[in-house]
Amino acid sequence: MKKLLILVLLFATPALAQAAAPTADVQVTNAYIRTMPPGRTTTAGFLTIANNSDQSCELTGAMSTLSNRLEFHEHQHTQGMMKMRPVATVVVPAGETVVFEPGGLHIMLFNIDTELAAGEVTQMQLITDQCGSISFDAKVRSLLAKPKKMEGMHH
Ligand SMILES: [Cu+2]
Repeated sequence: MKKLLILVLLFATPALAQAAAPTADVQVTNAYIRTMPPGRTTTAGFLTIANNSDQSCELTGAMSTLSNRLEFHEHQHTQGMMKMRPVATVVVPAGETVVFEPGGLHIMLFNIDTELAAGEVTQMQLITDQCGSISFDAKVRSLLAKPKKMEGMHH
């Protein structure tokens, strides 16, 4: 009889342990940063963020162990010129996906004092107003990597 009671207690508790992580519904994929030309200390990061929750998430900042100053930027065509301008926050509406990509939204990382080698992986974090902070791994990709079509071309 005593044994049975213990079993009942064991099976009764698991539901309590299932508190969902606050950011489980917000996912970052395809995150990468670029290597820097020699002598430079600034680079750009790109990623895809999908908000599968039912509330809007506003990205208010980013963090990286490589950099003490990160900014959201976007590219704009102004009178035939490509310009970057900082944006304070980036909103990812409920159920939507926002892509940070070359020529568009990106994360600038300033004051990097280490060399970045292609293939390395670095930890980054996005800070949001109400969706918690989202940690992800960003892969270092070569700035000089050529598009696939260019490979195999010879002079
Ligand atoms: Cu920029």
